[in-house]
Amino acid sequence: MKGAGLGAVAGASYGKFGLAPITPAAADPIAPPKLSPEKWWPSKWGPDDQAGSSNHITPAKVLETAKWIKVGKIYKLGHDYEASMPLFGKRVFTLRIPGGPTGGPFGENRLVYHDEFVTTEIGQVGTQFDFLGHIGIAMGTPGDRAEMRFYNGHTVADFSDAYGLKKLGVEHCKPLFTRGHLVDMVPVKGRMMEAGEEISLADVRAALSKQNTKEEDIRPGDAIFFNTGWGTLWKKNNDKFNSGEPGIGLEVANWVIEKDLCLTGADTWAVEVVPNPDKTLAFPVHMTLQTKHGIVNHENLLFDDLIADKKYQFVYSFTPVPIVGGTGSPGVPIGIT
Ligand code: UVW
Repeated sequence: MKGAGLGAVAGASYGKFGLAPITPAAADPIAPPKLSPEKWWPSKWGPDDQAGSSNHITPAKVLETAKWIKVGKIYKLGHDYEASMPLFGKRVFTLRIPGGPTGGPFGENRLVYHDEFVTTEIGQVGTQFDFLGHIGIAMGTPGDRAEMRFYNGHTVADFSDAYGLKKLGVEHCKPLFTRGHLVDMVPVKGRMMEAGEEISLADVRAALSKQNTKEEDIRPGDAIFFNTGWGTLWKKNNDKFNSGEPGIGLEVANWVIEKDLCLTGADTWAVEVVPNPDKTLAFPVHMTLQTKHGIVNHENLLFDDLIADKKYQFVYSFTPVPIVGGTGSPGVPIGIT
């Protein structure tokens, strides 16, 4: 891509980091996309798979995970949903209660009721779970939908539909119940991390050692979470929260792949460092983990209560709302100790 086209385009701006879409004119139609010289499909879960890393959650994994519940305490790991939460780009969250009351009275007992009407990008606002129809890579000439490829090589031409994705919808995700490991970067840095600051593998190892977590305790199919302190900006300084973020880069993403983990998560809106230190790349961790390896991602999480109790290892449980053809899911995951 010529100059990678980041921020080189008229139209919507997606924050101070300038991640605007590249125009056909700004793209090099010959060069393959950076980081994607070779095809990444079929996936290790089979050519027809649509569940990605949620396939890790087998009966054996559930039984092994359940052994880690010792105290019986449940932690909410997500935020409330409301119009004042920070939103990426031009996403919206609007709730209305029509009527006042919406309906009734009914019957001689005169029952009345309220319903809510919500307009939002439901899988991509607030605490959000990214599934496999969310992120793809434009492999071909500009605008070629037959070469915009997602997990398992599925193409936009093949499964994108205005009324819901025909493949890779979030309804294909298996319920998640696995061991979670929290990497708290704040004590390591002695401060909140800043936008554009990458969590290195050495940082991860420093945090694990500070927390007395053994790296070999992190097993295939487990989930890994990163607390950067950036989440403290939530609803306090939404502009700064949205302007970029600290997070993992390709070094830690490759470690996640090597360790064969099920899920990444963080107190930030993308989990990965934005802007990437390589200014020619946009969300390379999303495309490496989700698109190429089918590893799912949980954003805008809240770890305060776990950290207050010094609980860095817990059971993570989440079942996405099975919105047929949806790209992701709202909902609050829980940690259990
Ligand atoms: C994008 O949708 C680009 O990012 P996220 O998954 O972080 O919302």
